[in-house]
Parts: sequence; C-alpha cells; structure tokens
Amino acid sequence: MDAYQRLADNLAAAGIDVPAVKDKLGAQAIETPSWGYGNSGTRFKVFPWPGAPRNVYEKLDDAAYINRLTGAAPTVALHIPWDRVDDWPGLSQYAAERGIGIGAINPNVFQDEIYKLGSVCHPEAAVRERAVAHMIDCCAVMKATGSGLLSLWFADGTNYAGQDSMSDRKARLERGLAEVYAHLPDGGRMLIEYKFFEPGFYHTDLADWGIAYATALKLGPQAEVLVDTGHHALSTNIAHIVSYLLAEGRLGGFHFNSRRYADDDLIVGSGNPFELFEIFCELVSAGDAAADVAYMIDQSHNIEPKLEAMLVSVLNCQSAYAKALIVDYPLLRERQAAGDVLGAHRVYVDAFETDVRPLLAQVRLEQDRPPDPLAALRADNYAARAAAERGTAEMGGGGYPG
Ligand code: PSV
Ligand code: MN
Repeated sequence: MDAYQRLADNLAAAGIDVPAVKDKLGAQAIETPSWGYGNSGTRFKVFPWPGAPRNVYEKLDDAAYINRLTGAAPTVALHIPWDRVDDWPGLSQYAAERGIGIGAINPNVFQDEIYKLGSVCHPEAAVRERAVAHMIDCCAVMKATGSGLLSLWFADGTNYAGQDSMSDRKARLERGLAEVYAHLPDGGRMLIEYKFFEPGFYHTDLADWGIAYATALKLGPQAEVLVDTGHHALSTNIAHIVSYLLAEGRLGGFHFNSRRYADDDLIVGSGNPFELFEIFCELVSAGDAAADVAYMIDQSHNIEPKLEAMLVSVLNCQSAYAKALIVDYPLLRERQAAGDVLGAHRVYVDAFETDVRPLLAQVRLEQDRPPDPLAALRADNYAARAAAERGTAEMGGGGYPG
C-alpha cells in the first residue's frame, strides 16, 4: 500500500473526513508579495540575485511560476510606487493571462525624505496630507486593478521620550485614516498592520493588535487588523491574538514570515513551524468566521535564492494547514471539557507530528501539479533562463529590510 493510502486510511479510522480535507487543501490560497521576488536584503547589504525581476511584469511572471508549481499562490500583492505602472487594467490583464490576479495594494508612506518624522502622524499638516493623498490614490489603484484590499503599514513612531505628543499623533492617525476609509471601493477592506518597534524605537503609533483593533473599530466595518508574524515582542502568543480577532470579526489577514530575533522576514515556518501550526488551528477552529481572511507572505530574501525561498514559504503554509485540518477537534473538545491538560495538548501534538507530505502530494497530483514542487523547481530551467535573460542588477549598499 502506498504512503498516501496508508495515511488516508489512518485518518479515516480516526474519524477525519479525508475528501473534505483534500478539498480544503486544494482550495488554499496564499498571496505572494511582489517585493519578495525582487532584490531585497537587510539594512547592511542587498546582494543582487541573478535573474531577479527588473520590473513588476517580471515579478508577475515569477509569481505565476510559483502558482503553476503549487496551485496555491493565485494572487500577488503590489507595493506602490515600487510597482507603479501607467496602465493598471493592462497590468491586471497581464496577470490574468498568466493565471493569477492582483491582490492587496500596499501604499508606501515610509521611503520618501519627507516621511522622516512619520506620515499620517507627522507634526506637519502638509506631510500628513501627502500621505493621505497617496493612500487615496491607492484606493483608485484598487478600483483599476479589481483589488479588494488596501494593506496599510506605517513607519510612524518616535525615537525619544518627549519627541512628539503621542496623543496628538493618535488623533492625527485617526483623522487621516478616516479620510482614506471614505475612498475605499465598495466591498473593499482596509487592513491595518501593527509593529511594536522599528523604525521607531521609543514608540510606534500602531504598536500592537490592540491599537490596530481599536482604530479599526472607530473607522468602521471595512477596517480590520493585519497580523504580521514578525511584528511582536519575542514569545508573544500570536495564536491567541488570532483567536481573539477572529472571535471579534476583525482579523483581516496575515503577513507570514519567520523570525528568531526581530522582524527577520525569513522563510515562513522555517524557524517556527509549531507556531504556524497553532495559528492555522485557530483558523480552522473558527470555521466560517475565517472565510475572508487574507493569507499573505511578507518576506525579504538576502542570501537565499528568491524563487525557491518563496516556494518553500508557500509549501510550509500548506503543510501547517494540512496538519491543522487533521486535528481531531471532537476529541480535543472532549479532553478540554474533562480538564485533561496533557491529553488535549497531545491531540495537537499528534496532528503536528503526522507526516502530511503524502496527503499534499496526492492533492497536487489530482490537480495536475508536480507532487514535489521543490524538486520540480530544482529540475526545471526557469531560474537559469531568468538569469540568462535578465542578468544581474547593479545594486547599491543597504536597503530597507522589507
Ligand atoms: C514592514 O516591516 C512591513 O512588514 C510592511 O508590511 C511593509 O509593507 C513591508 O514590510 C514591506 O516593506
Ligand atoms: Mn508586513
């Protein structure tokens, strides 16, 4: 008997609906970021990668390739102005011809000189107005590309006690976002991302999920919280945050990445597979309440091959989801209700320790995808062709970690 059949039989014997699990795995969608394909790095150095895309069209080509290998990465997030083009409908068409779509639109209100002291929280009205105007412009990009998500992250914060009034900055933030909110397309959602430090090291205006959540509540039902897994103090229980936001109906989406120290932006699930699994368990447990959550990757590659890094991130999301789907939830609830501390924990551990690779391989085979996408990528000449066609970009010194 082959490995898949053995696993499917074991799961069925444990009461898991294997066809339903396979359907869910087949429908999983993880958005990849345009900025994860291009040359990126750390603040110390950006090493140019042979074949890194030179423009947004080539980024879409690469994203389409990852989607062809996995069937699980059907959309791409754009960062404006990094990905700005004159013809937005043309860009959407270009993506559609390659079997993918445009995902979240990310305004950039942190790289220009004027944003040294912040954007929407800046002490000068003229700077705040420019930031708001850019985000309103991005609402127009949403309409032109058919994107349903405006994904906001601000580098706003201060470095020293007394540098600026934290309460005035809060009021400016809320006023600015309310203006942007009014320009969201019908049905469009504003995702508010928080980060507890960097580049501000004394305070960050949107420091944590609580501030992002309170801001979303004030703005209205189209505003939700975005959880970037690298944006918390070490040992924060992210699964708890996810569970709370899901229960309150305000979990907008994720930026997945892995970290050991700070906002390391490493390959998703590479250093923290159990944490990723815990998060997916909350999402699976929430059922329909998680239906609209946007799953996005936000990572930055410094020394690793970009396509392979992105692929591994998608595969690790699939694996975490598969393990979360095969948790024996009725048994878990039973043991929880009985106060069986370690028995309940064991249910999680059993699922986490199950080798789900044969299950995922089977799902891929049934979708006419390579059963081992990583081996397929390594055997393929896509990356070598891209390197030959695109060459290696000239790079300067440092760059924002992304
Ligand atoms: C900031 O660290 C961040 O996580 C935000 O999501 C940005 O949009 C992204 O990185 C790229 O700079
Ligand atoms: Mn992020």
